Amino acid sequence: MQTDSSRHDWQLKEVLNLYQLPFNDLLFKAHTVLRAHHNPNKVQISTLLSIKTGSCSEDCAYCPQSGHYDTDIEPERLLSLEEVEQSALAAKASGASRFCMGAAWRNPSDKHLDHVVEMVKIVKKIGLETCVTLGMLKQKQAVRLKAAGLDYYNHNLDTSPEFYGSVITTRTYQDRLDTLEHVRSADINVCCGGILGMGESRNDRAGLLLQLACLPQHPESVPINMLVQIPGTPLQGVEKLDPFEFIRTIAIARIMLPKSYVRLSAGRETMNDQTQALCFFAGANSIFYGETLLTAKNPAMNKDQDLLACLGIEADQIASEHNAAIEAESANATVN
Ligand code: SAM
Ligand code: DTB
Ligand code: SF4
Repeated sequence: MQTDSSRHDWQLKEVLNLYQLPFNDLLFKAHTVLRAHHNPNKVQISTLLSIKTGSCSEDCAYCPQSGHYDTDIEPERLLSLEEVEQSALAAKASGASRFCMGAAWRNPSDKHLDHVVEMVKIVKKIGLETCVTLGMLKQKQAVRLKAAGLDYYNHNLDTSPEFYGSVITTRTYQDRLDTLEHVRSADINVCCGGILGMGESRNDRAGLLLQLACLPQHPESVPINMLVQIPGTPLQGVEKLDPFEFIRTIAIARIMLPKSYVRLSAGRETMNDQTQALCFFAGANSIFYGETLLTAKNPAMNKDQDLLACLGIEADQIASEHNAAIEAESANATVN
């Protein structure tokens, strides 16, 4: 089913051809697409909170929270509603428009979901957009989250189907596609992306983008993470990805997913300002803001403020506020 004018029929060869364009040609193309669909001087800002940390039963080879590896993470119980409320208020005060709560679960139990539903209601009441990432989700659970007011569900494909088996063995690619389908059919916005720098080939990076762009409806939000190498995980010490290859991948994501918000996600802490600026030029228009991601470091808030100010980039308004402002403007114009 094709629901908009964007393409959903990309071929691997076409994507590889984009990778082979001269860097300036690729960035020009991507930046033109960015300008056609988005304000190039605005970024959407999300803040993360880990609501349940560590001891996860899955074996994702990149993850500090997997119980399979000996990392420095101290497992924590599910946070209380009060703790979530305090963090969400702080995120709102710092200028975030979306609050994303992550849990180190293979999937939520229905009892856990009761608690998350209450968290979503609290965050919504504060006036933030809500996002959760809880692992695999059943259709009925997605419907419950939607009824609570959930705006986005994050569930990543992580990499190409071909490379996937060397990163995760405890759940399949199809399991992930099924969860995405449950989220979509509950009418929740989809946040889905992946990780670069795990030792995958260019074909795998292209393969991930191909999967995202060939979904029946493009994800509204596409987080592109650069692997944060965590001591104790199998991917610690893997060869680092060339920043130009990372920027190219952001540019190609922008071209293939023209209307989506492409988020420059984990890994910014070790990226220099110039690399991030090129990512914004190439089409990234969203970031995670706040000193920690779920457990790993993110740039200090004042450092991000300085970078955005230096580039003349502003925080985007919440979509609903943005629409209300446009309505108010047109009402004014009618009165005058
Ligand atoms: N447990 C849930 C799941 O995996 O679906 C939700 C939380 S999980 C931490 C969310 C995403 O964070 C993963 O799919 C992965 O893409 C990203 N992630 C985890 N560890 C990472 C790392 N070390 N570097 C970059 N991204 C990472
Ligand atoms: C996503 O794609 N990246 C975020 C969010 N979705 C949940 C998480 C990054 C996690 C990095 C490792 C950590 O902080 O534990
Ligand atoms: Fe668990 Fe999610 Fe980490 Fe995988 S990425 S080990 S499912 S917390």
